[in-house]
Amino acid sequence: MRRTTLTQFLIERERAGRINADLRLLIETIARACKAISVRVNKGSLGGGGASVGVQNVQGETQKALDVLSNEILLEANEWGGNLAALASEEMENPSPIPTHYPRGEYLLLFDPLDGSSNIDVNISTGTIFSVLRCPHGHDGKPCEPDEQAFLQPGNKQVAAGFAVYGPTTILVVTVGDGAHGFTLDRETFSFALTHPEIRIPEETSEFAINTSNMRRWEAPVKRYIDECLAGKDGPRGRDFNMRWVASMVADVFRVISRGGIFMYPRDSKNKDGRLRLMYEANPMAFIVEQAGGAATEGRTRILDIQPKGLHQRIAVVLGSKQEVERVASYHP
Ligand code: AFP
Repeated sequence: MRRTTLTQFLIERERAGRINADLRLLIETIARACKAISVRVNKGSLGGGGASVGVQNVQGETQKALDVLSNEILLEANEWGGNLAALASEEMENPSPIPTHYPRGEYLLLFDPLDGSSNIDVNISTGTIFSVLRCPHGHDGKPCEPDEQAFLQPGNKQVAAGFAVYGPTTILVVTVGDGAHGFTLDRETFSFALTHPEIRIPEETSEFAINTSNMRRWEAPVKRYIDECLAGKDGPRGRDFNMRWVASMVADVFRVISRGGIFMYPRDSKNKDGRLRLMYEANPMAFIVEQAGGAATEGRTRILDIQPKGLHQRIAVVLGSKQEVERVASYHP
């Protein structure tokens, strides 16, 4: 069976006037970098990727060799294409402007190079998450200096977002604002083939994903929602629920967009602002989930409407099947 490749898919979007050639090339370059990361992740212990490099990143987490390598792969792949003004990574304290010897483009790229990297050693899925914004223009009509301030735009300004999951297969999910579409890496042709077009999240489901070891620290609305799920058939929901937690957001979100459910990393008494990063995790995933017919909130506010205050800002995340997310939001006073 002949399937649409990512390149064909993007060219069709360009012909339809939805994206320009620069954005098409940018997404193709990110996809190419994800292939390279997938190969390295696949080497497992043979590649030494799970080893700690003994350095803490800006998030205070110990970096693994594969975190560093994935970051370098994405930086090197993207800095010379001429379509970016600057890049920002979860692994780097400050944004990285495009070196002056390369042409500067109109886009800003943010990425979490290897999400779920604590799972490398135990052969569980990891992934890459990315978000694309336009570099704002100043009063003179020229693009602004691509400093941290330029990146601090709400998620509803994203022009593209996506994530790769390095699991039993490598899957890339992409949105340019007209639905969410999934591509599987064909290891024979080494191209991404469209296998999950027009992903739609079922509105109502019976599966939740949350790290229940934090239960004692949750706020009342989240506790109420989970208690009601746990009460099963005899409780107020009148049905049994199932629980899944991979501890790689990419894998959990791919499951949620594939068969429905809710994913939550709420704020709690330890992580008062939440644990996940607004710019590298919450915004791109919220964009994809909404494009797949789901919803994403931090509890009271739609994630995509939050005005970021910092590049590495953390945020509470509740996303997935619309009715379930709306229920959690309705429990918040
Ligand atoms: P790492 O990249 O440090 O492994 O963090 C992954 C993550 O940001 C996200 O992908 C998971 O959903 C979440 O953290 C897992 O958190 P817990 O350690 O609390 O399970």
